[in-house]
Amino acid sequence: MAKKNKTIITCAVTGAIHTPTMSDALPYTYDDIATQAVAAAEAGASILHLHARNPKDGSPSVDTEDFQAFLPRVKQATDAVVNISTGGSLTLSIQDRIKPAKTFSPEMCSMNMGSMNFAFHPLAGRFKEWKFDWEKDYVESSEGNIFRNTFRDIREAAETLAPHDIKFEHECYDVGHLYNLKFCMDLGLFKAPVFIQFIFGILGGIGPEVDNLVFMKRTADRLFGDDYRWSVLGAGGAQMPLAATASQMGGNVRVGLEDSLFIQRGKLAENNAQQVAKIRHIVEELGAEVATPDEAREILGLKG
Ligand code: KMH
Ligand code: ZN
Repeated sequence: MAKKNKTIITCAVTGAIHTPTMSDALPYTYDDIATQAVAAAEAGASILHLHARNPKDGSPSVDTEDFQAFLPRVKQATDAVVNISTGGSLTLSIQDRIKPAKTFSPEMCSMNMGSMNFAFHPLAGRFKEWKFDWEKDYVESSEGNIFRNTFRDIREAAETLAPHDIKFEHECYDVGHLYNLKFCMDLGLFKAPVFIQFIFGILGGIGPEVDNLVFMKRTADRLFGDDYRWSVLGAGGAQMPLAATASQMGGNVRVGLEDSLFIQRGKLAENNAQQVAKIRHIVEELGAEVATPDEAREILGLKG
């Protein structure tokens, strides 16, 4: 029986927002995505949050062939839980975004809980020389601005995926998204216990301060009581500090090049596994234990 207080490490391997021009380490070919995902699992990630990319130029893809080209290798080489993104890219419809999860019926997939402006912070780290482009209303590091997840979109995703018994990673980028989730649960769209990813430091969402983490947690406690598990994702420079804090508060953690290209201030990560190894070391040094994939399955009640 897995101890409920073990820390689950999720690794978000490539995402859709960072571009290969930003870091040579960002995987976008089938081979690199598979290799880095497997190495991240070997380093201690029990959940792999996966997006696909066009292998020619690294642009985000929701084509099932692009997932099919690396998923079997990941599944064959690891027993990590596969979590497929339904975030896709900022410009795609919800119907397109949920197609990969519908096709592959993974143990987990993401579920974004509100509409928002969405960009990585232009003033952060080595990208601070980039300018916010008011004409195009987007930041150079992002491919669009509005990330659309209306209540109707959320209902469509929830209802389409319901027959697949997929556990959702509910992406909550601000406190209001917790209330959106509660509203959807009250409507019967999502069953308790839910797994919530508290997200900090996306420009358009809540900032990456510890006060905000405490506020999110306290709000979730009030709304969901014992009916939820939680994890923390800090974007950019907030990744490791917030993950360390979350694990000390009894939460789970998410790292990976989708969320930050760095391993420490001013230094790009060599790969995803390096970030996983770092947070694993921090978690263990601070006295917590890291969950295996099977323990993560038990803690989150996955279909297996
Ligand atoms: N890119 C992250 C901030 C998704 O894939 O559905 C949130 C995310 C969204 O992982
Ligand atoms: Zn994602």
